[in-house]
Amino acid sequence: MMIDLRSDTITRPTEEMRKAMSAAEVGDDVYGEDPTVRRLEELAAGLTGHEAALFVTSGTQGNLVALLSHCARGDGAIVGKECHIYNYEGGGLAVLGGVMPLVVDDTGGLPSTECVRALCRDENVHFAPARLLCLENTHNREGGNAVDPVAYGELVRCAIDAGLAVHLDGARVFNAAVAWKVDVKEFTAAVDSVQLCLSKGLGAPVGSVVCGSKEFIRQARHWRKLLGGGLRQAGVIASAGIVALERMVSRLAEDHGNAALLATLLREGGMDVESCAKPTNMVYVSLSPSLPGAKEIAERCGKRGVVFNPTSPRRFRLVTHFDVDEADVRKAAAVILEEARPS
Ligand code: TLP
Repeated sequence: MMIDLRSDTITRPTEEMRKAMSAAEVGDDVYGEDPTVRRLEELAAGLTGHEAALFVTSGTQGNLVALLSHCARGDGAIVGKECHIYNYEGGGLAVLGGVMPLVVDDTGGLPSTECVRALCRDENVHFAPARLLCLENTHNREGGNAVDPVAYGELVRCAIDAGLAVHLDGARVFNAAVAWKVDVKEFTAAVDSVQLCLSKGLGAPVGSVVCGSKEFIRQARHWRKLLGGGLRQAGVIASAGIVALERMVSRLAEDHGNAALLATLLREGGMDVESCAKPTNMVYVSLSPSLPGAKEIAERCGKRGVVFNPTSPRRFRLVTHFDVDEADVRKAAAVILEEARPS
């Protein structure tokens, strides 16, 4: 059996999800008539501390409808240089929104309050005015770090005081809440909008939810339709999302435990595992010049049934999820250590 550490997106729906999907009550959601979609949206709004929510097809679509709802053409959105919105979403904010990314250093997972304040400049004909701050938690490219709730809360308050709206890319915000042992509202309630993924560690086959005020969701619904995301009998997939939110959150701790074990085994074997303040389900490995490149190591391991993604020529990422258990992690570590020897 292949051990797939490419991403937690590869998880397949559980038996319970498949049963819920086949039994789901459905209607046409573009008319607002799908009872299962409504139930998922109410559940997500309640969990995150918001008035309303919208089921969307993916994390990328959720972030994009949020950006389009918060910003008009010519506005600026403050984004971290390592964040997913800036690196991996095809530049949708610029392409479809005419929104200017105002890029800040988010090393460690959070930009500093100083650099966010510095971008909230007085009106000036030269500037794209900053309207929105985008945050990410857990922060994917920063090691899957679960951002510290205190520093996060301070930054959100500072941004709101400076007149910005705040959007959280919470693709893995439940991983962050589980890692810090806090209610997810700690990260979601104070922001203007949050996007959370059902299809990553929570195991649903498709979908994300965007949460915010009723007025924000009214606008987001318009943008979702414009983007082709108005689905019809979407309760078939939303039902799996309900199971994801009700049943799959607490078990994320197992994924974190497996990632910690993987990191320890690789470190003990002499590999340079990147350190992370509050690790979750990701392990990033840096490769010194004496070792083969990330692509070569990934290819060699792949031939032995252990697959993962290089993220740059000398860095690769390993992600744990519910299709990977402790025995898999031990086997994966052994294969990687054997294949990552100097050639
Ligand atoms: N991340 C994927 C890849 O796109 C890199 C992964 O395998 O980790 N925000 C964050 C923080 C994400 O990590 C991702 C997906 C998204 C948004 C987008 O979600 P989808 O793939 O549903 O559009």
